[in-house]
Amino acid sequence: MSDNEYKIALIGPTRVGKTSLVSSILAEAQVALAGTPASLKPKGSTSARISDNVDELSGALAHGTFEPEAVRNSTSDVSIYELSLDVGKSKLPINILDYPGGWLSEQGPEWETCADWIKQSSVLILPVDAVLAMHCATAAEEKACRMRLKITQVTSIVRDWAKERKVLHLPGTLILTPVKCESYLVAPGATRALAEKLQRRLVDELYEDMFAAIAAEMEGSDLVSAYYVPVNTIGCVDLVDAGWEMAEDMYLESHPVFRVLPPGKRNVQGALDILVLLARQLASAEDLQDRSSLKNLWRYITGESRELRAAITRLNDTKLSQRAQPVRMQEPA
Ligand SMILES: Nc1nc2c(ncn2[C@@H]2O[C@H](COP(=O)(O)OP(=O)(O)OP(=O)(O)O)[C@@H](O)[C@H]2O)c(=O)[nH]1
Ligand SMILES: [Mg+2]
Repeated sequence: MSDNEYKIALIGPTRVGKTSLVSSILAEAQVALAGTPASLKPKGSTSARISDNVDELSGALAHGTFEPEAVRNSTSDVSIYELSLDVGKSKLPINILDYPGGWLSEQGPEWETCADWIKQSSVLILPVDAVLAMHCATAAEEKACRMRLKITQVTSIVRDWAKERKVLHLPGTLILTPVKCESYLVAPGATRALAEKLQRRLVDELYEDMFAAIAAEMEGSDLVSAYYVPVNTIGCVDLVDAGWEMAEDMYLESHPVFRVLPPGKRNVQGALDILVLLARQLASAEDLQDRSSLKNLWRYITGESRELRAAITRLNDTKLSQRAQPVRMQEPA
């Protein structure tokens, strides 16, 4: 592994909103870094993927109603989102594994590469479809929700990651990120009670065992921390219907329909919190005594340029929004 790259893994089922999340991080970074010499940019093929995502979205928003394709279980290939924090000629590559959602059902041939990447990632981001989580009125919907979110499989990946962190004494941050959550956070009917319900549903119910697994692996060590960070990657839509339908695999699948809230202007919120947590994890390496890859990366940054370090420090010092909350992890009783 090259020490001069910041490795991160994004783990979630197909169509949950991974590309939109990366595109949101870029959009909010632009705002946060405006007026400074630093900028966060997509590199290589990531640039085209992000532009396509933005164009697809603006086309949909111009239309009045908006219907994202269902979260489904298809297979796909491993790919990496390549971002770079640039200050003049100095660069910090930030590379994010786009975990093939289909592999949550069946691991593909490149699994070893993917597993290695996850092991080396000091940050795991888990995007979760909030509509799936919040609209389960029947037993069949509840079953479909847990199955489509692949909670057991995700928990197993996270447990392995935490175990490795503990054994090798490496720090880590896990970020649980509901997306498609405009109706609970910002749309006209959104209330504080709904926002809290979403948080409880994810942290205390659906992913309770995953947080307990981390606590059990970490045995009281605070090397790994977890955060709940909701993100509105669109912001100007409101859910009309969760659209549960029977799918080919004979389980329900959600095909949500959103209405576009005038004036239909994208309003990303929450993605900056992710960027701030990335910066905090990186800057925390300053205090590490070891030769971990994160520490080496921090050495590279400090040796490379004062401005690069200042850009990270600036993000590190940015306050998290009120929506972002640390998760207290407790071992099962
Ligand atoms: N309402 C709403 N829709 C979203 C949000 N995030 C993503 N979507 C929509 O969900 C669909 C899937 O988003 P993508 O970002 O392409 O998802 P992905 O996980 O990258 O999908 P694949 O690459 O196909 O696996 C798109 O139509 C997005 O516009 C969100 O926060 N709110
Ligand atoms: Mg994608």
